[in-house]
Amino acid sequence: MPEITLYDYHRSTAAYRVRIVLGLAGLSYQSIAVDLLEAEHKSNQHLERNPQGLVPVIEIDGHYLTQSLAIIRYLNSTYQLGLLPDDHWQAAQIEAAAFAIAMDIHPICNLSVMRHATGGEEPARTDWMQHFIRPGLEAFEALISAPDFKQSAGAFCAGAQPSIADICLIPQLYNAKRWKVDYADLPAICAAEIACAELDAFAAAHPDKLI
Ligand SMILES: N[C@@H](CCC(=O)N[C@@H](CS)C(=O)NCC(=O)O)C(=O)O
Repeated sequence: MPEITLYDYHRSTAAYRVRIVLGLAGLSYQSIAVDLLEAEHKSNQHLERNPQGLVPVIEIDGHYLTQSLAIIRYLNSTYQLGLLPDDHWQAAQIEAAAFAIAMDIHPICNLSVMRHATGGEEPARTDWMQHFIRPGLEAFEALISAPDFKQSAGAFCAGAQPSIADICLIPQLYNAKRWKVDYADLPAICAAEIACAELDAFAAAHPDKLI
């Protein structure tokens, strides 16, 4: 078993994705909190791990790797987790849905971006978050509801088993709840949320489990 440390923050949705995948891989790891509110991610110590000054960072046998999706891809191929189908077209479709969250919703709603754009005070910050999260989730719902999206019958985004789309979705839903974005009318998303909640790896990765 490799020795793994996750430089983590409970509310970081990018770190939450990695916690889910570590759980799906059955890997034990040490979680070290990098407190974003205390700006620990901008400390020299953390910048040595990640020059971007972001979490998550994973340390595997003494080597650092940044970027949640790169970490997830690495774990998926190393431990054959089946988070993407072998068919290249189907895999690309699932990645497109995952990227709609990870590359479009998530960066705009990052703490530093939101603070820079709004000043970080209410009501501007909640308005900012709601403005981007709800349309982003509607687009995700449409993507995963397309007739050829599901690979098999089942409630996860792509069917019978969790994929990288679910791994990006569930932390984004946590974030949606935090900013009081209602998504109860989006049935495919709600079905995937229920299916994921039944898996220990998703439950154990929830931010409330870290505090
Ligand atoms: N693309 C990166 C994004 C990482 C990222 O933005 N992390 C956030 C927490 S979810 C962060 O460290 N934010 C600190 C800040 O905005 O100052 C990834 O997927 O790992």
